[in-house]
Amino acid sequence: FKVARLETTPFDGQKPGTSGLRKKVKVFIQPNYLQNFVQSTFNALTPEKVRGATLVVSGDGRYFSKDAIQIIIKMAAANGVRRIWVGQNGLLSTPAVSAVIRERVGIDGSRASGGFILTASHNPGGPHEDFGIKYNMENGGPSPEGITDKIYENTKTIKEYLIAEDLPDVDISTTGVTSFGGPEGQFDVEVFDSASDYVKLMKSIFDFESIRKLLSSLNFTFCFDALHGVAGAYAKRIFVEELGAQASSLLNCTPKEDFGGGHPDPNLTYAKELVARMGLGKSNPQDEPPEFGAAADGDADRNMILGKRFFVTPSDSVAIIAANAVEAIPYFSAGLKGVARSMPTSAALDVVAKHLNLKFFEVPTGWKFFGNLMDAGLCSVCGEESFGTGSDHIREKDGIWAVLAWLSILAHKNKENLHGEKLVTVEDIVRQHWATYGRHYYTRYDYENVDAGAAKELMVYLVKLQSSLLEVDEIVKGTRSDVSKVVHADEFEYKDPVDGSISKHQGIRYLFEDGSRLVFRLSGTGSEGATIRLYIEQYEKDPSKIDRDSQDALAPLVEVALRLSKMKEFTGRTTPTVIT
Ligand code: VG1
Ligand code: CO
Repeated sequence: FKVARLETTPFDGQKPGTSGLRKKVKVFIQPNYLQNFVQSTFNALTPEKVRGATLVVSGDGRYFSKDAIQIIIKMAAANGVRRIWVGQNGLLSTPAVSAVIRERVGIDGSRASGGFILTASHNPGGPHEDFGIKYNMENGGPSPEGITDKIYENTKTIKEYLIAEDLPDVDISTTGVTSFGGPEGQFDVEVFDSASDYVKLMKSIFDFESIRKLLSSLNFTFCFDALHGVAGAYAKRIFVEELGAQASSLLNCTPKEDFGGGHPDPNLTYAKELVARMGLGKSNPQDEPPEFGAAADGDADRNMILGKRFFVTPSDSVAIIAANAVEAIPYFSAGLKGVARSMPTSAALDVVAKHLNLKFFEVPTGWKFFGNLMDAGLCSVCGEESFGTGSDHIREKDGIWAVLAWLSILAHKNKENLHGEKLVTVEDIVRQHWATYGRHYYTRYDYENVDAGAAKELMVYLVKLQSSLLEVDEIVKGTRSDVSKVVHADEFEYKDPVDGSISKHQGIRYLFEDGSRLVFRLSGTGSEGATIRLYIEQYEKDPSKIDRDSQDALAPLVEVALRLSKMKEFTGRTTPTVIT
């Protein structure tokens, strides 16, 4: 093939957000839009690193992925990349890409040094919905801010990109290697099975035999919903083929370009079918709900864990996994190196860390901040309130891993107990945890697609207000006398303990005397308008008060939050679009 240098001009707004660049498909399919971003990434990585490299390119299979893969292959060839690895049909979950970068050895013994993940995660897909792209580094984790800032700078000045225009499209539907000759020598595209490497990794972490026993025991029933996302490709292999679950326990497990028209977001609002099956919907299901239910998002890095008629908050989930990991999961049997959570995630994990005397870190929202801690051997288990849970087996959050972690805990707690006696259920495990550590009532209100200007004004107002605790407390007292005093307020700033880098403006926090917290931040993953996230949390140690409905328990704090932020005045919204 020949290398063409094509002229181009910059596009506005190609700034990677919390997790890559996410835009409407109609934005991405503009001539040169994707090309500019990809070339800007190659330039940020520097030609020395790109030349001769082996890179992964795949994603959650959403609309436009297949075209994007062909474009990236041609650009990689022209930029001197030696090999491109593609999951069959262009499918690899985000955690699988991370695993493949870290673990996979190619047919010719090669190893990858990074990769492009094509996903907009939990955002809907299809011609009128979202597409996204991000670059992951050699450690398998998202590019750090140093790189994403450089990419963005490059997108503002880009003048040309390199592409092998005459390279034919590569068949990505069958596994195998296709080789081409270019000006710098051979260029290979290797298509491989999307699940094998990931399945192998999972088998090295968990005791599959004990999970298999649990799944085949008479009184345990199971259900998994992939929401038409890429998780389906892994669920079939792992839950059915390896662990012996019934095929009928899988819902929506065939990946679709438009996720069946839905939001592939595993929460109580969008995972409707699963929620109904688990007995959490408005009407009662016909059959007795399964003992355990779970869902993953479009790219399979998020997870929701449910018990029979019972919801596990993601903040509790990571705390419970951390508390039980050493006993229940072979990978952790030597102990945890430390634990970490994102700032808006509830402090349930903090309590466990204190109890077990573990290193503990609080990082800004987004998985990229956990990677440094893990690379430095400081953190084993981490999580976010946004249905993200994971560990240092890779450098992304991992939905299927979280499900296997919960199944391992259930298997462990029911080891002696699989022959008809009463099962220790998901709900039992959570209630037991609250009884030991106290309960963090938690909820998040999202105001999606509000006017970007109004959202900014609200945040500016909160930053200003935050500097005067006296004023804040007057508003609090004037709203609810049963809410405790604000003792601290700030804009969260993070200094990475490993590389010393500083990330500012990571959300506004109000900390109350009794441990309650209110956090406000703007989403960095949306593709239109702005999304305001409001996180509300209250700690309850008294065992007689841990059984309340969380919306009831949090109602006073919610009232205070809405009043403090003048939510209605700024946004015109009286209710959030999503409550989780
Ligand atoms: C959201 C979540 C954040 C998560 C990010 C990426 O970001 O709040 O916790 O890491 O999505 O997850 P934001 O900036 O919109 O609040 V995923 O599954 O979309 O890659
Ligand atoms: Co995701």
